[in-house]
Amino acid sequence: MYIRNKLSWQLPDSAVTSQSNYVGRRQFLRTFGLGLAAGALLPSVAPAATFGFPDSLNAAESLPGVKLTPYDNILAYNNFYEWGLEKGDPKENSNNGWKTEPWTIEIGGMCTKPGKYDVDDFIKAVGGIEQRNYRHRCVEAWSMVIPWDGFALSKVVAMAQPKPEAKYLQFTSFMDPKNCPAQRSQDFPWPYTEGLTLPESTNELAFLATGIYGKPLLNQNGAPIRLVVPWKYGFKGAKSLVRIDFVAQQPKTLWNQMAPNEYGFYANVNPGVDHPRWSQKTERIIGAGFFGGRQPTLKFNGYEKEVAGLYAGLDLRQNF
Ligand SMILES: Nc1nc2c(c(=O)[nH]1)N[C@H]1C(S)=C(S)[C@@H](COP(=O)(O)O)O[C@H]1N2
Ligand SMILES: [Mo]
Repeated sequence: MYIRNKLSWQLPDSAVTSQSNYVGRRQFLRTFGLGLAAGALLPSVAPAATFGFPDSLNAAESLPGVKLTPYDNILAYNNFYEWGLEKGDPKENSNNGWKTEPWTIEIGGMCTKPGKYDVDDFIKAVGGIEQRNYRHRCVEAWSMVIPWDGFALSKVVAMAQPKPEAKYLQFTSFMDPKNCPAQRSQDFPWPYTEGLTLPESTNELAFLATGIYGKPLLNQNGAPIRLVVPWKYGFKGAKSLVRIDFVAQQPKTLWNQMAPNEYGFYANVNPGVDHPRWSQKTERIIGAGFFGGRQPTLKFNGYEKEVAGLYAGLDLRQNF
């Protein structure tokens, strides 16, 4: 594992380019942060992506062999079923009047300091933003490398102070059937929900993202705040969060309710456990072009060193 010391002089790219984009208070908070700390967290085994995009936002953070996915691909190749099932649907449909500002997020359940926050106050309360480059692996066997802005989920846990009976966190995405046609149908058990164990939530890598490439999240990526769990399949990363609750029982999740034999609660990236309908041994690199190719999938998406301890003694085949 490669953990770069977070040095105050390592400004995010947003600090040195596109200054004209950085005028609004919200935009500033969600990507510039308060502490101006930039960190890179990437797996020790670098994937062999070789297409022509920058290694990192910052030369100081570039890692050999790891390329960021182009911004355009991150904005146009999405899963966000509230806005349609095709990869281009979220970009097209989530930007037709759906308002993600202002936004309220509520922290509740079994904790001593529950609270309801405007999202910008929430960012301030946890102490601001840092930048992390993470690999992103969808259960559909494609992958990206995304430069997120956001903060460690552990900060929220520390702030909320879970009660002893809290064993899991449940994440709830927005519910707005008036503005979101898909939520007026019963095809999925809306709202989108996800969950993590408490130890997973306090792992250093678990992250709440508020920006990408130094710009606030756009609607299709889960504005204004979404979960990112880089060692798990992408569906764990619930978008456009309105609630985080501390709970005693393993929470229901949308995909686990839809197809429990295909989408387990743990959903750790694992090339050794195939999806019932396709192989998980390799992954297609998004943005690498038609012949850009595939690369081997890494256990825990390359973050084995950081997270394998969470699953000591657990049969990862049964607990997929
Ligand atoms: N609310 C909500 N969150 C969601 C989804 C969704 O359909 N609805 N899709 C998930 C899946 S399958 C993936 S791979 C990622 C995709 O995130 P991205 O579009 O920002 O790459 O979001 C996850 N979060
Ligand atoms: Mo996904």
